[in-house]
Amino acid sequence: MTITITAFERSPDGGKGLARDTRVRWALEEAGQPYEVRLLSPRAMKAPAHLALHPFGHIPTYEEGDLALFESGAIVFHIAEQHGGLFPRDANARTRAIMWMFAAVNEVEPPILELVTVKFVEGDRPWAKERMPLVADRIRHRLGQLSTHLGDAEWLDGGFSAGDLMMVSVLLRTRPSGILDEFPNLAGYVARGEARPAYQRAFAAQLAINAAPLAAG
Ligand code: GTB
Repeated sequence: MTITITAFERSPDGGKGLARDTRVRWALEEAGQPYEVRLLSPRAMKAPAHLALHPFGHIPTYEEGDLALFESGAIVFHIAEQHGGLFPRDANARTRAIMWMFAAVNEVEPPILELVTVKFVEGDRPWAKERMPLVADRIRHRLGQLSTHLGDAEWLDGGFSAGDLMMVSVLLRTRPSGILDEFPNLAGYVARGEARPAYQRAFAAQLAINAAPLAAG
């Protein structure tokens, strides 16, 4: 059955791979699954056809036969469950990989998203300059805890898993701020994720779209 995901027709990051379709592409590449991409304009993302798939009008979505999903973590979870390569065989280790997927989106991603909000949405408010360092410090606090936990391990819990895929994807969003480089072991962890051939293919695929000229109309 054909797998179809949705992505920005043109990502606001210009192809840095920070939009959330990249993590889904990465999971599909790790799992060795071919997929098609439906590109959406800002208008199409809020049109009834897409809202029927995604109630919040976002990307990514995932369609396969009569299954339709939204929410990148849920999509990566589904891919990891259906195919090899992203969950360990051992039942406890698999559950811990799922735990790390939740930790990525519930513990680490929220303060990072706050920084994006204060920079790009609230940047012109009179209090934005004062708020920014507070938000940056909340990220530092969380990354410091993660850095201590990771130590000099290669991955979060033994071999590479969907937990690492989600965590690396989330951490990548801290790189433009420079905060990631304050934690050399996390910067190395992210670099190991990026070096994976599956990530490279996912990154190249989204870059090809974002570097191409937009079709007229
Ligand atoms: N929790 C959902 C998930 O994980 O799937 C969040 C989905 C989401 O926020 N999608 C964003 C979206 O569709 C794209 S990824 N936004 C369109 C809209 O709000 O109308 C977020 C994103 C956007 C841009 C960058 N960037 O330019 O660096 C990075 C990440």
